[in-house]
Amino acid sequence: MEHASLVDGLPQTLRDAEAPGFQLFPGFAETSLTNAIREDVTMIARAAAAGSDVSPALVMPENQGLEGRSPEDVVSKIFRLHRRPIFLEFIKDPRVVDIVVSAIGQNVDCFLSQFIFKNPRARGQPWHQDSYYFPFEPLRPIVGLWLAITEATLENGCLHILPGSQTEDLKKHIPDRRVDANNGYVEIVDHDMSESQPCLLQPGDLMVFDSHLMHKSTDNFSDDVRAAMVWHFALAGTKDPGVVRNGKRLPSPVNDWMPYLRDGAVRVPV
Ligand SMILES: O=C(O)CCC(=O)C(=O)O
Repeated sequence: MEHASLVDGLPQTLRDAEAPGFQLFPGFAETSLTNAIREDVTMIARAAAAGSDVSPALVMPENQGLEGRSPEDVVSKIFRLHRRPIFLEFIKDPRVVDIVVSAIGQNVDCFLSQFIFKNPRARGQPWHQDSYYFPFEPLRPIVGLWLAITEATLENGCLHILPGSQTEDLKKHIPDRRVDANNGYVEIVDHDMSESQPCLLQPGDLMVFDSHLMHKSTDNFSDDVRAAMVWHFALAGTKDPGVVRNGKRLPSPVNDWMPYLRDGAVRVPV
């Protein structure tokens, strides 16, 4: 299908050596959408805390022993959201299609979605490349769309990126050394990050980044939540080996492979 670009300045691919490996789209989403996303995940957090089955959504608590008045105050992330109506509405937006076609191609699956609460005093995620978490066949292309739901500042734990690092190989990652780090957090420790840049964002701003781009986020030292919604996309037909638990190979508990684009057109399950 011939695809006319709806988004200004879209790179041919985020992976080009000339490209920085990321692109910011300021004011991409309306407040009505970011509010609706936040309402939906708050409802899921409360339902899960009340003992309801919220599957396929997967609610992960913070490891820092946070206290709060409401269930969502102690949640770290909620995974497996992308089949829910409000999240589908976002990825069906022709501008999102445009971005994903540009980054991946015309045949694409959505395999991961997560709402990151980053409550006050929650830990950030150390320097990493998303591809560390995606040992797929093929390994690339993979793109992440990070939508700011609240403002992201130096104080509340915004993202920091290393422009150009998408051209580098996958680096060695070691487990996050902090005792109260969240499960699964890993870090790159032997790389020069001195050229890193903070991403100071407003609600509704969208960051798009290649899965080899090195990035981190810092801890939330503010009194308010710093929330974001993230989707990841890969080529249709990508093979996911899953995870090994107690010697058994199992499907990833967080990935949920859903058909998204076929020949450039949205083909999500109804
Ligand atoms: O939003 C954050 O605090 C970290 C997000 C991140 O590093 C990621 O989605 O890979």
